[in-house]
Amino acid sequence: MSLTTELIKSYSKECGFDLCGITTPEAPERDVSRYQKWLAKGLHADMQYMADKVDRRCDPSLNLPEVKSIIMLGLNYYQPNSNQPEPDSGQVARYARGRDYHKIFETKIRALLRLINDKFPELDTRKEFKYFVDYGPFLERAYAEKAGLGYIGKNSMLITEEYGSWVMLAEVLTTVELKPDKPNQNRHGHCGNCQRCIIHCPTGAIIAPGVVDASKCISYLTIEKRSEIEPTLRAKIGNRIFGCDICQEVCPHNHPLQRSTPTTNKEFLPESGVGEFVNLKQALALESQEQFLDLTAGTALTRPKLEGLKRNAQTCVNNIPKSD
Ligand code: B12
Repeated sequence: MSLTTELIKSYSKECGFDLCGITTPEAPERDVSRYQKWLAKGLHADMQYMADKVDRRCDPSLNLPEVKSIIMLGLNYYQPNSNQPEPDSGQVARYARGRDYHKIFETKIRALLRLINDKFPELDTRKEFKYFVDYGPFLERAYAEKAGLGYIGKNSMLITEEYGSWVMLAEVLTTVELKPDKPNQNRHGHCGNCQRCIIHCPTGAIIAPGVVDASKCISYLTIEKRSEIEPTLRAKIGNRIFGCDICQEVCPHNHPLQRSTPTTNKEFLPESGVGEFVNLKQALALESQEQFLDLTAGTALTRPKLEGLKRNAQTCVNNIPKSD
């Protein structure tokens, strides 16, 4: 018996993945060229890591020589917002309310590799498999589309049939040759004339269908940007202390009755992390790294560091409507 696409899919379900698709290692040319144009226009803002290792991002064999197949994995993290926002608090994007998604994926991927190892002891999973969760130089959405998981919408999100765009992605590169899935054929066809994400983005960050200017995206401003946020953008951030879901919330493909299925993975839920809201006074009162980690350790909120989180909290405080 040899390791097949069908077996990988069945093992991935056993390990708790919601989506799994297989594809070949060649990067889709169209996406490589879009990525290069995006860089050339400086749309990556200060994310220098997006401009480093460009060759690796476009050629997985530089990450794993002899790579023959890419296993794309997805986890549904959808959760409805609470009806009553907590006063004097900042809202956290859904993907970051529970345990750090890197850790959620890593635990499950390691379980998947152990399972493969148990069933196929002749495979050296340490040499023949290599995984990345977001941090790898890899065009995740392009490969997810190529592996048939969904299509890329005007908000640049990978939109799936099963869960809309509320999925996080990760990938396992392998030297094992597996039968690839069919790429999503109806590429970019599903948005039709809809412009909702473009119109509703408070900062106008979606500058053309599928193209995000990171320097305006609230997600970038509150998570990745290390310096001060321009005054004109600050007011548009509202009460978002970490990340932003607006371009997904307004997307008809994410209609709550159709594709926004609440996740069954408890690790994504508020009780496993900081929750939907962070109290602004509490965030502003953080003084030491120790206090910061008491609040954020094990969650994605460590990313902006203490200074970034306090900067965001101050922005949210300044945006609280003044009552006369
Ligand atoms: C850098 C980055 C960001 C940056 C830049 C975002 C961007 N759009 O490029 C910032 C910090 C702003 C960001 C924000 C968010 N991110 Co982010 N991010 C990444 C990262 C690390 C790289 C993305 C990248 O390569 N960008 C370069 C551009 C050129 O590529 P792209 O975004 O994939 O865009 C494709 C389309 O735009 C398309 N395209 C280009 N031109 C055109 C034209 C048309 C007509 C169409 C339809 C498409 C199209 O081609 C591009 C290449 O395939 C990936 C992880 C990874 N390693 O891939 C996560 C990732 C894309 N992010 C993710 C998430 C969840 C988010 C947020 C929702 C987080 C939040 N709630 O705050 C927001 C969403 C904002 C948005 N609409 O993109 C998920 C997306 C999952 C999904 N279902 O799509 C990823 C895959 C992480 C993960 N492991 O799951 N992110």
